[in-house]
Amino acid sequence: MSQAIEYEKIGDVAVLAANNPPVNALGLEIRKGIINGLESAEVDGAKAVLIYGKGRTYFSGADIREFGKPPVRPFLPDVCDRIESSPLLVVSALHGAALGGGLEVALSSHYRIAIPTTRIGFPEVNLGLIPGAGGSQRLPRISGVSAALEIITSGRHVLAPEALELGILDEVQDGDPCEIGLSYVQALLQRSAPRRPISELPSPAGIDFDAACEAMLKKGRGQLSGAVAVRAVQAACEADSFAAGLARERELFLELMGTDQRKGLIHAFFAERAVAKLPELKGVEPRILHQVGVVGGGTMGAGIASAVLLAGLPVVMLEMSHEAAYAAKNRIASNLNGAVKRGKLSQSDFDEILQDRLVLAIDYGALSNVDLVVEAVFEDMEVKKQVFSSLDAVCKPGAVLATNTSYLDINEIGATTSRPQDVIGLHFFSPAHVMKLLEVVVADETSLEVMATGFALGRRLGKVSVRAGVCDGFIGNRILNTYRACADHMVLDGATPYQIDKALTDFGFAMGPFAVSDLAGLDIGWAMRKRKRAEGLNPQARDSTYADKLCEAGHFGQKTGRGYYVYEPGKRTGTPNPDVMSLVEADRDAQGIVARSFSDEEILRRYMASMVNEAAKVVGEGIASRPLDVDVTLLFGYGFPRFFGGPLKWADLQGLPGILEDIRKWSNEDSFFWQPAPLLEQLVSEGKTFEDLNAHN
Ligand code: 3H9
Repeated sequence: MSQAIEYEKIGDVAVLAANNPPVNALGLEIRKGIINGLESAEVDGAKAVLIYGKGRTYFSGADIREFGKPPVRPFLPDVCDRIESSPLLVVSALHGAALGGGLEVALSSHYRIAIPTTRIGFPEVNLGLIPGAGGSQRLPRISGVSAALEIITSGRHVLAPEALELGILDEVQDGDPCEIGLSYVQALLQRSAPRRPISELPSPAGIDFDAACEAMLKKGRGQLSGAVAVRAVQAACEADSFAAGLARERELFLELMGTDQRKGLIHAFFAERAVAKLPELKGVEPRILHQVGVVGGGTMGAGIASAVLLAGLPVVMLEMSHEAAYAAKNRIASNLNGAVKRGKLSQSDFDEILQDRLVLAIDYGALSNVDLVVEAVFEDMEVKKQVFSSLDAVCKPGAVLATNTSYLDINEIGATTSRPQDVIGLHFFSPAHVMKLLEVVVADETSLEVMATGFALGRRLGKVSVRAGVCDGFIGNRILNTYRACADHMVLDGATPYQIDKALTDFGFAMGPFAVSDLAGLDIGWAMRKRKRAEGLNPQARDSTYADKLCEAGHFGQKTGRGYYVYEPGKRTGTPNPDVMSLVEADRDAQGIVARSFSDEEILRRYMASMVNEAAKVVGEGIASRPLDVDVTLLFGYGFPRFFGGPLKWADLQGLPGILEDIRKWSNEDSFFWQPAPLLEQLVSEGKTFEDLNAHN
């Protein structure tokens, strides 16, 4: 008997307890163990079988690490059929997360009981797949097609009480899963409850599946799995038999298993978890945080304070005047109010936070007791230096001094203090209480303990934290500046911002780069261009002025109603601003550029190659620890389509030699911008991929 499934006969009941920590994934040993357990139960004279999970959860799904490798028998669909067709009464007792293949095992059981906190669901679409062991056939038979479609195509977790209402569970009861399971089995045996195979239920009534499929394709912005899931559910309604429906599901599942989207999404799954696992932090204890300070209560500072307050930590908010402090409080209240509306915060917690947990201050002395302080003032080195020398003067020894700078040199900031080992960058993304990404920027002198504290804070705030080194723009903004410059170059050479935005939304981005600039505020890029010009541009670097002209006329994008696009009041999508192209043409004329046409394909190739090339430099220079750190940064902070797995996973899937060849070709026209990254050249010459540098699988 396999140890992954522990077998014990208790009275008339054969108990199959899964023991495959941490999440009882349905790997080979578990699958074999279930089959063996059923066989033992059937020869042992048991009247019923109880299946449950030891540790923190029931089965959380198929073992994702097996995907992409040759499958080994018994396959999960066969295990599910074996469970359902057992002559014994089979009951599953659920706790933790019964997801994907886990829910499929539960649906193959004849009865299901769960503790109230159990989450069930089919997250396969988020991995580029569909349920592949009967889930798309069994669920619609018990919950109806609409509920099944919603659950399968959203991938959302459904809490036990809702699953009970939908008929997916038979009982919800508090307690130990083995104990509640056993007493439920006894009760079923006592009332001679019959076996209840879902496969024997009639096919459910269908809906307009073509329309549902169309809607999923639109929603997926190029991601296929949701639309394919619709077709699988359609088979539950329309196939001649349950077996034929299962066969159709299997066929669709295997088709998706071979796609790059599946590879990209599973890369994203593991990269998201690997990103905080840094060898240098092994065994390093973070400092304990009881209270956090925030300096500056503008949009960013208020967002950071909101995130910290929502995570249950008190905040001291420092501003320059009472007026500014109250304005910051209003911003925080409005952020928290949003959380109340979204059901993330109760009204009483909202009241308590604003009354007791948020302290407003206009004197640095108020920060003398905080354990960590995040500076979020104006992006100007001199201003930041002043803030840090004040913090150095008042903060207690051991306090972590963090800057939220997006670009500035944190070594220089740290050097203004007597404790550079305590200085770190915590780069939040706006709105900071919503966006998941946190760049933990480690300066030369930052201690490991302080770095661990940055990661611990990120975890507490529910962020995905990525380690970054110091350079202009760290990981994300540095790469952004490069691909944004590439887009500007293409506009100068003949493309329009609208064509570029369309090519990129067709690729899968929610917004194109020009629409994003309008959203962020054109003044941000303007300030940076001015700073870079003041520092002295490399004479070989291309520059453009058309965006400056928009700013000079007071058009900063969405917030002023006009930028690359024109926005009706209250609307977040706009129509092309008719003035833009004449500004572009004037810029072209001034630079003697004759416009040429660009195909959407060329736009995409150039844009993506510039992104990959800069990302390779960022990894090669050690600014990002691994390629996966870049992928996670772009996925969580820059709207990179998750189904490509991130720019470097995308590059691997495209093939690095082709990308390098393009870059070399384009370097003939602009040898300054298109300088191949040494790491990219090295990987190509060694026949390797970025994945070879990731140590997470
Ligand atoms: C499927 O079932 C297909 C079938 O329909 C058909 C098949 C034929 N496999 O997230 P955590 C690892 S598709 C392998 O930090 P939490 C994870 O990488 C599957 N490994 O914990 C991590 O490893 P490490 C459908 C897995 O408590 C460790 O477990 N199911 C799997 O925050 C802890 O994970 C899903 O998509 C897995 N299935 O969250 C569920 N799951 O420590 C995916 C986790 O080395 N899993 N690991 O970094 C989850 O959503 C969360 O892990 C869960 C726990 C909610 C369960």
